[in-house]
Amino acid sequence: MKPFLDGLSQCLGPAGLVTDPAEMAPHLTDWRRMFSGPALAVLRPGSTDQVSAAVRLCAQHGVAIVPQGGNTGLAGGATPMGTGPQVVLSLARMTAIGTPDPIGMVVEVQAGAILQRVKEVAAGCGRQLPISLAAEGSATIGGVISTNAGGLNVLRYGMARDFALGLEVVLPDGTVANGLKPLRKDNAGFDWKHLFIGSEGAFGIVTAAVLRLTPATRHRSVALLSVQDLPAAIRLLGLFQDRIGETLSAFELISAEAMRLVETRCGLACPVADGAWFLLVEVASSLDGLAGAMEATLEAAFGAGLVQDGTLAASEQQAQSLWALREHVTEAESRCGKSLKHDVSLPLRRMEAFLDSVRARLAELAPAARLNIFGHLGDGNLHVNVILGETPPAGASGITAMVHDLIAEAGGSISAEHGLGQYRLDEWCRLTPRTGRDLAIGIKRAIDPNCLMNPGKAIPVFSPPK
Ligand code: 2HG
Ligand code: ZN
Repeated sequence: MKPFLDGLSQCLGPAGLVTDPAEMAPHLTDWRRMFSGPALAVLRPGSTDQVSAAVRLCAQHGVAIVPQGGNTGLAGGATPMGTGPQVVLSLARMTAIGTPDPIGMVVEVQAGAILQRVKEVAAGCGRQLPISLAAEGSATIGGVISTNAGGLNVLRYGMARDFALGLEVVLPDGTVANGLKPLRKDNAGFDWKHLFIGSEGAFGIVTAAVLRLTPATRHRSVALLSVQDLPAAIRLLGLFQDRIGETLSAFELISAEAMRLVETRCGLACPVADGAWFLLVEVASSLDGLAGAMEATLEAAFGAGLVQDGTLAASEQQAQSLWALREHVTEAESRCGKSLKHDVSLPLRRMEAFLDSVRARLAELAPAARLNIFGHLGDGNLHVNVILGETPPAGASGITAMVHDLIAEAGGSISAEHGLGQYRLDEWCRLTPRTGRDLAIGIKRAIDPNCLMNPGKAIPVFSPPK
């Protein structure tokens, strides 16, 4: 491997090649310490040309590449797996953010730019990038696009795919495909960028993107409500859609159990009396006058008996503390030891029956395990996480298949927004009809015949055909 590493050192320079084990270590494990694997080196290219040169060298030496952004994923998509010689390619040095075009409402950024930073730059010219994740302080644009990340505002604005107008990617042989067009309309044939969005680096490395921005919503109104049951929560969603329509920006669900965890593990106080569920509702607009519409809607909700208790933020500071309750659920969960993450979506009308079945089956299978349910009710995405604690209880090994079987019966998806990574790939293979699997594998083999791009993530291909 010496000629390979020498070649990398030549094309990346001293800042671009890390072989010291201590420096490599954070790149070889995910933040939850669920996945880890070995790598020959961590590459830190500083430009697209350097990415291209490094990929070319890897192709020559048959070394696979694991692209990595902020390493904030929950499915092990950016962690090496030990399936053969691999390097991690971190985009952390490619952080340039262009000057936004406020009227065209676009901005061009490099893949390593931190989501929060891009949002700040957009805000600086009166526009916004409404992709909101708890991890936005570390998540990178490349990672967000490669996983087609969702987040808190999907019901209004859509997923990362809806913001990527153009991409630049480095293909498995090192060729640079430049599609950095700031166009909202482009039907000139096959739109190849979609191959790279949500495919977790299986076809190439996203190095830059042109992102669509939206007008800034300077006025927001945020409420935390408690409801007695899920049907009430769903009827409330309908009421907001009827009365506040397109300004509804978030409709987040937090179970009473999840709220308790946030209070006990993170020391935050919930100002609303318990129901079975809490809802964090945000409406936002570039026009003022929302507060009145929000108050009228809440009055109608209380009048219809849909809401048990609630509070409407009277200031931006209060809005932030209500949001903090929702944003701390993952951290509170992580303080309880190990947990199984289930990132599912399903039609709203099937949700109650699905959750009833999960509760009943879990009580039979692993009575000592605890459910931690929360998520993005407005777009049908639930995080049905199961806390195992420090030592997994009896029956834990059957939990994920049980949850996913029920999701399949309900016509849902086993990965709404986090991706398959290495975590859910087996389950995807188990539950996906053959035609869908063969299509994905066929495209992978055509674009990456030597299987060097993030093998074993998102698509069940680990090596070239024998
Ligand atoms: C969220 O909605 C994230 O907060 C994380 O998608 C979900 O911790 C999780 O399972
Ligand atoms: Zn989520």
